[in-house]
Amino acid sequence: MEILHDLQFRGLINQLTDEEGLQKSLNEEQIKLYCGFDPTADSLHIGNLAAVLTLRRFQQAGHQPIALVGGATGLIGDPSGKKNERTLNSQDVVVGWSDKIKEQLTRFLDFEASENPAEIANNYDWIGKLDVISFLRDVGKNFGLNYMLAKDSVKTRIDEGISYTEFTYMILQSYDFLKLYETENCKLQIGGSDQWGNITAGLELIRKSKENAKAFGLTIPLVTKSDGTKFGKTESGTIWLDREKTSPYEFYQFWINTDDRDVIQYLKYFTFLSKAEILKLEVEMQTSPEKRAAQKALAEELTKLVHGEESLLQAIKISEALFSGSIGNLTAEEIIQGFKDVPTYQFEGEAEVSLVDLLVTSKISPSKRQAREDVSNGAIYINGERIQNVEHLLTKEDRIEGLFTVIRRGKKKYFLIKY
Ligand code: 629
Repeated sequence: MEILHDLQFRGLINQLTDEEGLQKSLNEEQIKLYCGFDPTADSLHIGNLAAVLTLRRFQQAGHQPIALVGGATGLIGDPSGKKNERTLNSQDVVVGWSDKIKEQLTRFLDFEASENPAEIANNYDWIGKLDVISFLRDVGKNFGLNYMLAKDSVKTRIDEGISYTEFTYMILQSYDFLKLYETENCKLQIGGSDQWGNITAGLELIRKSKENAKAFGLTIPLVTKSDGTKFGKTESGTIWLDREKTSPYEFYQFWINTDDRDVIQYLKYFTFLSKAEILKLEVEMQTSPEKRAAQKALAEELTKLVHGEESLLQAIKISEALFSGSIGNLTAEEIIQGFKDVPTYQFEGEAEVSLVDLLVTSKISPSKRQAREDVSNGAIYINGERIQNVEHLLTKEDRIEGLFTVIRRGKKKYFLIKY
């Protein structure tokens, strides 16, 4: 499918500056487009994913994406969509984060494509060289105060307060667009809907600096949830793309838990499944919602895309083990992923301990009498196996890779004993 039509079908277009003009350019030539990512943390998160994947969609359609890391703008702070002024991070920290973000971005784009290889840019390369006099004379002169004050990013912060530093942010992002337009013939900037003001400011600067310039802006909608809560967060926090921060299992679980009302839209936003495949899943969702086929497809596609096939299989294995209770085949690493939010007891003691005593000291059962009752009632499982003998001794044999014992009480309550 033609790229703009595909984006339209997926609901990925929020605003577009000149649809006819852009369509014409896309038809006539291979264009370059870019999207910027500021290093405001040591990892991208799923709030960045729709934008990254839109770059990938353009590349698959034959165009050339530039992923820009904001090594310079990350030192300033974009006020767009932010209620408060942010505290500055040190240069060293931002440099470290830039490297990590850059590595993550490279996973989603093809740098080896012969016709349209992706590129990585860092705006520190040009903004870092800009001296203050040139900046004010050559760039700043193009921005009227009224124009800047009328931008949402500034307007919404007048009462709360905004520093001259963050106020200037839109000029830096505009300068990036101009630079990439001049040096790379980059004609399109994309971003989330919060970036509309910065993108159009850049178009304004290009228009003023270049005669007959033709450049475009496109924004993608903010991803929302039907229950009104913020997309991309759970009780345990942000869903990151870094597996050390959000394990592939947690990542998989996040998508599996998508509400029926949202799942079809997310398949459109985040997967590369075809229109026909998505429509088929939509019918399945309506006729047999209990099968959660759409959620499974969403979780599988994204876990595979972000973490790879092997991690996907592992995430499915952990999910199934936890669901059925037969966790005996899990490795220690899989237990770490699957039981991150489970109450943990640090064991200090002899190699052998009576199960009933351990249930009491680890507070799994409230008293010795209750512990005995739990065991004889068949409510206690060690590493997935039911133990009904009240005299049972736990030995080194019960430690998975010498590191953990998983105890389950009742149907779903898990506890971890750590050695
Ligand atoms: C220099 C920096 C540029 C162009 C863009 C930028 C970054 C931009 C920004 N983007 C957000 C970010 O970095 O702050 N000023 O976290 C983020 N973006 C992806 C989507 C976004 C947006 O990376 O555009 O909307 C996420 O939803 O918030 O020359």
